[in-house]
Formats: sequence, structure tokens, C-alpha cells
Amino acid sequence: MSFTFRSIAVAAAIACAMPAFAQSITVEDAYARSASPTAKTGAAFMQIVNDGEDDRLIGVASPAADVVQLHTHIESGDGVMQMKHAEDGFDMPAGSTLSMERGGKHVMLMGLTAPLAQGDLVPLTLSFEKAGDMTVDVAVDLERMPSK
Ligand SMILES: [Cu+2]
Repeated sequence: MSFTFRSIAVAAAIACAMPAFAQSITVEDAYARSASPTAKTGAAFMQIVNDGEDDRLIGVASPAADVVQLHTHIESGDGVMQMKHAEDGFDMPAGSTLSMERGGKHVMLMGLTAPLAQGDLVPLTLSFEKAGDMTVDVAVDLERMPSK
């Protein structure tokens, strides 16, 4: 495929006309919860669809908690699943979906600045190595059951 100057200019104009969130990465089915209304810790879960190039989710931030981290679960030797801070983030190959689900990868919210109340919106800024930062409002759903 070869680009002429004209096609690049048209593509740039189209890109500028789109809202900032219309990127190659989309966040679907996001929700946040805590184990109880008074819990100091919460978590957020979502599906992140990458329709663009190979990328990596390298960080997450939110005003909703003092410490916000990407976590995964690993099995310690005795078969017990433990949470672990994924310091290198999560790989997101082109065309893949990163699933953050209960019992697996998740966004950890430690030291909640306010309790998570049903229906509240928690802003999360996801940082991608190539796609940059994306902020999504994640609804609190305390009643949702794990999908598996
Ligand atoms: Cu965790």
C-alpha cells in the first residue's frame, strides 16, 4: 500500500474530526467493585480490545484510590492463587482482547478515597505504550457475579 500526500492529508483530517476516544483500542464491559461497602480496597474489570498495532498496557491511574496497580493472579507452589503486581504491564498483541476478570488480571484500587457506591463512576486512566493514555469512566457494580 502506498500513500500519496493527499491521502495522508485526508486521513489526518478524518483523525482530527473523530472524538479523542475513537482509537484503535476500546474498553468494553468495564465495572468496578469492592467486597463490602466499607472496604478500603476495590478492583476494576474490563475487556480491552486492540484493533490496532501490537501494544502494551503499561499502567493505570485513578483519583479514586491512593495506589492503583495492574494485578494478576499467580499460583504459588501449593496451589493457592495469589495476587501479584504486574510491574511490566500486560502484553496486547494486535487483534487481541485483554480480559481482566475476577480471579485473573485486574486493576487494583488500594486505599479508596471514598467507598465504592453502586452506580458511581470511577475514572480510570489506562496508559498504553503506543496508543498513549485513555481515560474511561467505570461504573461501580457491587452486585455483579463473577463470569466464571
Ligand atoms: Cu489485586
